[in-house]
Amino acid sequence: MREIKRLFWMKFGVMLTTDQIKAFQTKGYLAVDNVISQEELKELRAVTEEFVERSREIEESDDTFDLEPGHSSRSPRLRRIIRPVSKHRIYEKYVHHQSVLDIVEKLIGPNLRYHNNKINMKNPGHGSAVEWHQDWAFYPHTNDDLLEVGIALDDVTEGNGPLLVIPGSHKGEVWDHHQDGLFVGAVTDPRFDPKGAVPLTVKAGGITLHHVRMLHGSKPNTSDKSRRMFFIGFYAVDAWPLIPSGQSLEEMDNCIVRGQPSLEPRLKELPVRLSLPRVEGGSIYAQQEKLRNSLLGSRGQNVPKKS
Ligand SMILES: O=C(O)CCC(=O)C(=O)O
Repeated sequence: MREIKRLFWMKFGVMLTTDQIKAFQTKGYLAVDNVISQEELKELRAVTEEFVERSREIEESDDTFDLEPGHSSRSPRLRRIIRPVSKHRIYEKYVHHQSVLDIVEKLIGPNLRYHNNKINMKNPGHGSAVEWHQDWAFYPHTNDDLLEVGIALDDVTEGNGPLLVIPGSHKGEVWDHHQDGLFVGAVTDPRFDPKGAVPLTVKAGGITLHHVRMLHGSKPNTSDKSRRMFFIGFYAVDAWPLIPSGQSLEEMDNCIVRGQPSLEPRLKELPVRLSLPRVEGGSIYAQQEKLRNSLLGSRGQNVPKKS
């Protein structure tokens, strides 16, 4: 039955059911199996392995490679490929992937732009943690029809550092991500309690989706299986950034992957807290290293294997 379903999806594309759409609206996240084909998966894995090979040549993180502590040419520890869409045509294909866009359209509407994108790799036995945060705390917009798609290059299980999400938290407050007056990219509010967190698991070739206001994070990968995910942020075209993204209008319009451009921001009354002032440079991992109160293990402390 599973195989028949998979072949059907491959031929006709993936349609979300009304229950899935409702689940996303209520809980703020979703996992969908069999979105990309086995051939596509093979191609994505191969190009990602090429980048890992290339990372052997560098000793410090740059604007393509974010390296984990302990990285060396003999034993590469690449934790992130930064903005892969503009670095390789194979990655670029996925911002136009029809099945992915069909799913996203059902959740945030027909006019879509992509922006943030990255491959986050949790290598077996280490694989950096990402502390609890809301993407909305980094880049608030005029409305919250924004979500992040995660294409799974590996099976994402409870054991290999899945995304942890708190169901329904996308309807709550925007939590403070500041410490000593600086934005540190993780929740710092002492009232925060990740009670009710669940792992967002999915099979390789499937995708996860989480709403921009969803509280999420992940532990280090203490298993012997890798967990690589290709994250792409898709936004409604009429959601305009409240903190300038540094893109020109032409660059923003070039990121429209479905529907029409718009010069009319749609405004929604929402909790907003600006991610300013920021520490200059550095990825989310580097920002979060400054955090005094790490809950998920970004500072290398022992964390339980199970969520
Ligand atoms: O890779 C992960 O587990 C966390 C992804 C994430 O939330 C991020 O990179 O902002």
